[in-house]
Amino acid sequence: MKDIFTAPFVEEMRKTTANMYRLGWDERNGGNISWMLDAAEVGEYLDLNRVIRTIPMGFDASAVTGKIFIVTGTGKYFKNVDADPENNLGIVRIAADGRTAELLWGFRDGGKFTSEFPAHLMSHIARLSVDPGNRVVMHCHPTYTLAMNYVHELNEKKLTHTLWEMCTECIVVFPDGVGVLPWMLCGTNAIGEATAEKMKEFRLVVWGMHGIYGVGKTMDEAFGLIETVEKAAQIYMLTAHLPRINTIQDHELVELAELWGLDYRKDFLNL
Ligand code: 2HA
Ligand code: ZN
Repeated sequence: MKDIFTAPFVEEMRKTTANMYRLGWDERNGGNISWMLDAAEVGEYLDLNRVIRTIPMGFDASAVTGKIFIVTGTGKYFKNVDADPENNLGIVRIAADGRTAELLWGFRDGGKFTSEFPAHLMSHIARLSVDPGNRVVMHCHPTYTLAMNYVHELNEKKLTHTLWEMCTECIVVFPDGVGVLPWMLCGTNAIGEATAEKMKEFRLVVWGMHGIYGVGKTMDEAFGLIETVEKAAQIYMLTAHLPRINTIQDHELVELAELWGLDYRKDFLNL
């Protein structure tokens, strides 16, 4: 059996959480990541027949029964993952009943997965139904994206349009736009269900005045989506109070989309 601490998926979780912490997106226990792993690969590092303990989930995830996830822990700080991954992360398998998680590694101090696990698993299920290659769900509180929530309408068309205008590459990175939920109580099945519904249409979902969700086939893809929105939101917040002299025009966004052959949200433009 190989050493779990050398597993690429553990290393990537350590690097990504540290990176997000340094960017200021995950203060205190803010943010969470879940990543669906390949069982054969996990089996090189862990005895898949050895369940440390079972943890009730309180919702039905039978669509991903038997799937294995590495996930950040509830109440744990991204700041601390790199130094102590076994305490701050866990590897869980969804049990046959679809309502219990089997702990295979981690959460060493008796902890459990993030309070947003319903939103994560429901989002995984929703994304897998439209993109079988999806593996990662990432949530964080990026500063400028959050700031923008207070001064910009929380409307999918208007928010996406403004973000597209802020950097030339935005429409190329997220032609499918950004879904938006109003402020909702977090950590609940209700916000999980609402997020998952949006995930059938979007890879990015803003939780009004809370943060953002990004998904992807890889950690880079999920991170890159959020990073691009955050960059655009930063440009917006640096310029929103100043007279706008120039802007990227809608016909220019169309040129970009056509050059890249993108399937983009034409209805989010004002043509
Ligand atoms: O887990 O970010 O949304 C901390 C959070 C909750
Ligand atoms: Zn949050």
